[in-house]
Amino acid sequence: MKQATTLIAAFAMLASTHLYAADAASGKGTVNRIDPATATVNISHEAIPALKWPGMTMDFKAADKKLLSGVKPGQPVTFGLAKEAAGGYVISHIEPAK
Ligand SMILES: [Cu+2]
Repeated sequence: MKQATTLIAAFAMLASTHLYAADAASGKGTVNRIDPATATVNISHEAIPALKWPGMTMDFKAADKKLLSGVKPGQPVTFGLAKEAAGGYVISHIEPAK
């Protein structure tokens, strides 16, 4: 049980930062559209230097559609991107920008 408690504490610490351990990059932008059926969110994002991406408007797939329930169109957000085995990037977390 001690091990489980330690693990939960470690996850709690990770969750308090915006860049999760498994994230390749984090970004900032504004949500344009959300499609829960396909777990897709369209975001106009600022440049993401870690990926050498300029600012642009694009669709992102979320790792889980539940991740998109906390944000809405028109909202400024911060998000994390995790690299998929196939080489693309998926939203690993997304939350309203503070
Ligand atoms: Cu982009």
